[in-house]
Amino acid sequence: MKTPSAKTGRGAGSPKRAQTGNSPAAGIDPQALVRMYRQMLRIRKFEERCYQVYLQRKIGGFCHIYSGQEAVAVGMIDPLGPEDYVITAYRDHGQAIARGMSMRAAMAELYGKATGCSRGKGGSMHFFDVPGHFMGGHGIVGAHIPLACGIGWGIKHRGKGGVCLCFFGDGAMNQGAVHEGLNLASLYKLPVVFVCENNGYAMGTAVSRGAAEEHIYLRANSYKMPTRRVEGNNLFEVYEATQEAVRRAREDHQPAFLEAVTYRFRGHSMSDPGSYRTRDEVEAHKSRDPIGQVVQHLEKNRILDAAGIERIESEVDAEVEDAVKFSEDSPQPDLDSAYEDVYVNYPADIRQRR
Ligand SMILES: Cc1ncc(C[n+]2csc(CCOP(=O)(O)OP(=O)(O)O)c2C)c(N)n1
Ligand SMILES: [Mg+2]
Repeated sequence: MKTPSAKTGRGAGSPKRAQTGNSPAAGIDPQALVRMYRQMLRIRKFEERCYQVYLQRKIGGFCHIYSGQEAVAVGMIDPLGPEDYVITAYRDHGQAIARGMSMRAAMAELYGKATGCSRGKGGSMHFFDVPGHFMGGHGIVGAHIPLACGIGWGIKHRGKGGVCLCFFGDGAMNQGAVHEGLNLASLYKLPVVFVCENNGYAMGTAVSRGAAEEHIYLRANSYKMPTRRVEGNNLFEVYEATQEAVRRAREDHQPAFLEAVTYRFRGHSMSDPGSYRTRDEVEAHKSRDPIGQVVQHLEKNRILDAAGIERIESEVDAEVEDAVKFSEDSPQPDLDSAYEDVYVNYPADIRQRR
């Protein structure tokens, strides 16, 4: 069988027009690029601080660090508008921040404080922001894909426009619920863009050991939706592919499937010794750091000089420290709040949220 390029491929359902993914700036103006650089850096520095406070035992429980995958979250969420929705799995800090969640609300949730985005009761895997249309944070692999279809159905039914961006991992692609969701989205023409973040591993299992077809986007072709594989560490390529998919979903109510090839710099979770990959492999991927690539572009094109880069870095450092202090100073949730937010108070809550 002829296999597509490992770098970029298009599926059978894709339009045949010329690729623009190689354009270095993908139509991103300098101001937007600086904004996206800052977002990627905010995610990286937030995550690396999470890693530290976890080791200091200030936070606990499950915690999955997103470092290395920032170009996917930022390049895909930046083109969205406030009417659009985002839903993801448990490695959710980066997408929540890219969608506009404050670092304070995110960090306080990790600390289990009442000021957290889920009032301290969700933790790392269950970030949520209803006004920001960030619909979680879900711990069961693949289980939120049918939820994304429900959101897509709601968008279509209300007729006010919008799309749902649904992130999941390469491991999720082996779950039945994902395939049921893809099938229904295509049959019902739901405005959902499915994004498989292929970071090479599902816990310690390499994609090649868990999937008969390693080119994940090819598996989505059978659902007759446009599919495409992108270099997930290249912000420009990610952004350009997303714009195209989101436009189609918005205008034609057409789902799409994007596979973003990326790599996580840290272990699967905080308790992962990482013995299934070599130091050389990790270092090779770090040399293609998505943030480093953007910095290079900014400097080469004289959008920011070294001083500009440094200024943004120190602003982000200050924001992270502020979030830690805010979280440490915040109160614990009331014991009674354990009984709240369990069921939606229908119809009052639903009406309010509309
Ligand atoms: C249905 C189900 N089976 C198993 C698990 C345990 N589990 C948690 S994460 C994970 C790996 C998923 O990997 P992937 O989808 O590639 O996402 P990544 O962690 O790489 O972001 C597994 C098997 C689970 N949470 N849910
Ligand atoms: Mg994975």
